[in-house]
This record gives sequence, C-alpha cells and structure tokens, in this order.
Amino acid sequence: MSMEILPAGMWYIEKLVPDYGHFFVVKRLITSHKTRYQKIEIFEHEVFGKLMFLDGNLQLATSDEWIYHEVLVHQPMLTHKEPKRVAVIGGGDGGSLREVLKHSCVEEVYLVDLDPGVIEASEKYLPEVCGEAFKDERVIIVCEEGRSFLEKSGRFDVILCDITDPFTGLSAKLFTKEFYKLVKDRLDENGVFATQAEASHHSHLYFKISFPTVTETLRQIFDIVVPYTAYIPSYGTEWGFALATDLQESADAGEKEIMERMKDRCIDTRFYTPQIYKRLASLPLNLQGVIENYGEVMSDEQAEELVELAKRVITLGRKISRDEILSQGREILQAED
Ligand code: AG3
Repeated sequence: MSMEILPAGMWYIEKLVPDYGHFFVVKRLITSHKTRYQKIEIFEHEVFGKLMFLDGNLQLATSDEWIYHEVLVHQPMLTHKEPKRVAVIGGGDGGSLREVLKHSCVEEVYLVDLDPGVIEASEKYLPEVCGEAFKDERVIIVCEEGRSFLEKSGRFDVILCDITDPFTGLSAKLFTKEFYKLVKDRLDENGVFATQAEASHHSHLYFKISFPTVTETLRQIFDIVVPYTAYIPSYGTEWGFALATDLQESADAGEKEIMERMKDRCIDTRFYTPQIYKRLASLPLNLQGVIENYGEVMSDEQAEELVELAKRVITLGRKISRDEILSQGREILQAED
C-alpha cells in the first residue's frame, strides 16, 4: 500500500504477496512523486537506511542494495572471460551499473530504463547508490522499453535484467520465452545473461511468474541455466536470480579462475568473494524440488493476460476472495487498497 503523504512515524506497509507483507516505520520522507510510468517513494528508515519503492514495491534499501547488485552483476560478469559490451535492462537507480563498471575490461555499457524519472530520482536522492556511474564515459543511457531496445541493438557479452516484479505489469514481458529468445540472439556466442527471478522460496505459491518458471523458461532457450539465490535483508526473504549461457565451459569456472578474474579486473566488493560464486548456485534440496515441481514455461501470451488482468482489476477496484487472489496473482490485491 502506498500513501499520498508519508509523515514521519507512519508505518509504510508493503504487501509482498496477497496474505503477508512488511512494514517499515518512516523516519523521514525524502520524496513521493509520480512519473509518467510509476510512483516513486523514497524515505529513510532507522535500520535499513533509505528505501526506494516503485508503485508500492520495494526496490532497494541502502543498507543492503549492494548484496543484491553484487550478486546480480558479478555472477554473470565473472562467468564471462572478458566482458566488454554489457547491457543492463532496468536498473535505473544505477546500482547494477556501478557494479558493472568495476570490471576494468568493460568498454561500453548500455543502461536501458523505460523511466528517466528513476534515474533522476537516484541522482538526486540516492547518490550513495549510483555514485558517479551515470557520468562514466563508458555508459550510454537509453530511456526505452528493454525489449524494443534489444530488437534493434547490436550484440553483447553480458545482458542483465534488473527489473521490477512481473505482477506490476511493466516488466511482465521481460520474463517470457519470446523475450529470452531475443536475449539469446543479442548475446555473443560466449555471452551470459542474468536476471532477478523473484522470491526463491515462495513466489511460485502466489504468482504466475516465479523463481521456478523463470528457470524453466530459460531452460527452453539456453543450454545452461544456473538458478541462484541470496538473502536480501530488506526484502525479508531469500531472493532468486538466474544465469543462462550456451557455453558449458563458462558455467564450470572454479574458485581459482573467479579469484583471478576478480584480481585482474580490480574488483572491490562488500559481499562477493570467489567462494560465494559456487555457494550462491548450490541450491538446497527443497529449492531443487521447487524448480522441478513448479517449473513452467512462460509465454508472451500468458504475460499479456497477466498485464490485462492487472489493469482490469485495478480499474474495477473490486473485493475478491483469498482463493481468487492466490489463483490469479498478486496484482489483484492492489484493487483492495
Ligand atoms: N529490482 C527488482 C527487485 C524486486 C524486489 N521486489 C520486492 N522486494 N518486492 C530492484 C532494483 C534495484 N536496482
């Protein structure tokens, strides 16, 4: 739930799924405004630092955004032997961009975010996240939908999706097999792709697009898919990611190689270590089971349905039963606000 005004001391409630969520006590409101695409809210919290929400969904907290960004970025970047050309889809806050730029081999990075308002807000209110990343001469900023950008772009060594949750509608079509096919076409033959892939332990129990469906959908398109997870304290849950490539050799990189690559590229991290590389991708048995049992292939057609449903329900604003919510996805919940 997002509020028009967020006075200090108020509880900001993020409904994570239809039947549970988090609340954060607002210490100081920094901004609450609408862009053409979404509502941006940034406020300070005693422990989590600054928090940024888009349409009521938490994107980052300054206390731990570096865990999310290091994991999303370094896992694929270190899997590749020498990434020079990189595209970040989404990531308008600049955190992923900052991590990509740490790799000294990088020559060119496209940051492709639909909403210039997120970039502006980050530059203005979250300098600790974006630093000088947007000003780096290797960076090309493109404010465009990720898919239409890739349809006409050149090829990349690494493509990353740092995108919002699919149930919000804006990014649903960046989780489908048609999109992943396009990503594969835009990767060099040694190319590596990675995406955020929703909450690893429970997303499949609530949403149509979830950690196991992202993994399974990627498996339709790429030879090697490595789902991985990390605990992000401000998300209150373990978060899923997925890496995909067609090159077996890259997926087999060992601790020594990763250590050398980190050293050669002068990468300085707060969370990531060469040992973490394998640990992130060592899924416990229950999560392996989730992928096996709930993995489904997502198509554009299904994603479109999801977006339509979200729009319809928001317009109707009707109350619905928990069962209906669970079967149709979290977007319906917003109608209850
Ligand atoms: N990108 C999407 C993270 C989604 C987290 N969702 C949630 N906690 N409900 C984050 C953008 C950071 N660059």
